[in-house]
Amino acid sequence: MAGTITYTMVKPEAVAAGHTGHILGMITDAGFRIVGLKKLHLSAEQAGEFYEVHKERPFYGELVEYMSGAPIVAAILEKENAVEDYRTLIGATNPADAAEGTIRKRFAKSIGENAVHGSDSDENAQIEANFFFSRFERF
Ligand code: FUP
Repeated sequence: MAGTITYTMVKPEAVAAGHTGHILGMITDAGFRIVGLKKLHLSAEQAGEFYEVHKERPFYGELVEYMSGAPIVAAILEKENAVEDYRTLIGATNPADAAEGTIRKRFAKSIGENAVHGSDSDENAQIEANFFFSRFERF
């Protein structure tokens, strides 16, 4: 049973701090299979398009600047119930509210620099995975 997919990014501050390996380890220990994986440096245009849904929010400019300021690690993850289970694994958006044992509790510095992204629906998981990965980059 192949399950469903979700899309994640290890965000710039967590990559720079050397947490990528630990985070990928938590992901695979939790039963996710890595379908695609790459390190890349987003342009401001790409980050702006990815977070377009937040365009009217006061933090949008800062978010785009942050996400395009240094490299990220992007991945497509597969598991049964991937979207919901991954959101449970990463914890609340604000690390102050994140449960013990979650990725954000362990590695996030703040609500903005919050270590990882995780898709919020199956539909967005497909859109986000397609934004970053061609079909030749999925195995
Ligand atoms: P999440 O789905 O948990 O990543 O959170 P959201 O989609 O609500 O927010 C997307 C990103 O916007 C967060 F990862 C960080 C940023 N953000 C802020 O910087 N400030 C806020 O008040 C809310 C979100």
